Amino acid sequence: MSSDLHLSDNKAEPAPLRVLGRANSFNVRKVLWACDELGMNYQREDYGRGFRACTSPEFLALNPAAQVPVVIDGGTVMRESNSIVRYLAAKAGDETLYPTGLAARQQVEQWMDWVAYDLTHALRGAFLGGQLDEVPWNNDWFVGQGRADLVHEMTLLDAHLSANGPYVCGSGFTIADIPVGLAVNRWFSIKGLERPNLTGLAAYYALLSDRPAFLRHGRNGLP
Ligand SMILES: N[C@@H](CCC(=O)N[C@@H](CS)C(=O)NCC(=O)O)C(=O)O
Repeated sequence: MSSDLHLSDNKAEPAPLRVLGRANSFNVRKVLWACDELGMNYQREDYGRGFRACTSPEFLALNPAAQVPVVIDGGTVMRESNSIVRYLAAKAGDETLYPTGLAARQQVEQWMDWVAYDLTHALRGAFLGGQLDEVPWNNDWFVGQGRADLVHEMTLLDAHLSANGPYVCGSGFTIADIPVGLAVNRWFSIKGLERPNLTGLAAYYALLSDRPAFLRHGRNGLP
């Protein structure tokens, strides 16, 4: 294993949080935004497309899925952005951002899961295929289906926010707003999509834009 990827073995002084991943990645941006909301110190290191490869043996030892982000907290190596965001909020003990009551916590997690599954599937066609022209997502059927699914899912979110907002889980910002906010930023940035006028989404986007961490990592000119 190369020296820059070794894990800390210093038990007296835990190593600072290390975030491995390029700052323009949707999933890395979730972690960076969460760290800033929680006031957590981190060092970011560039890995992923255009930077150090995720397919090196050293990186694969940290994440066999060959993806960013990877976060290292002392001797703990973590992958999966949503799960990392939950870990960070729990570690910070922030019960406003990540409630400990089971029912309230489930509401937060259901929206994070919705982004990770339903929205991500839609975005493969609508964004990776339709905008970035990436193989294998760039065939016409898949792009069309992704765009239709994206409009469907975002219409659902719009109705939810209009009825139950202003944040995804009601009156206060939670970590559910991190993946959802990034998806909404992408919705308003994506090209080639006929966007219906969803006023609940527009109000939510404006509300999130009051947050410096969102402007730094979400609404920062990247889709
Ligand atoms: N389910 C994973 C997905 C991670 C993922 O898709 N990462 C992308 C960037 S957003 C990646 O690593 N792409 C390859 C690369 O950058 O080399 C997560 O949420 O962390």
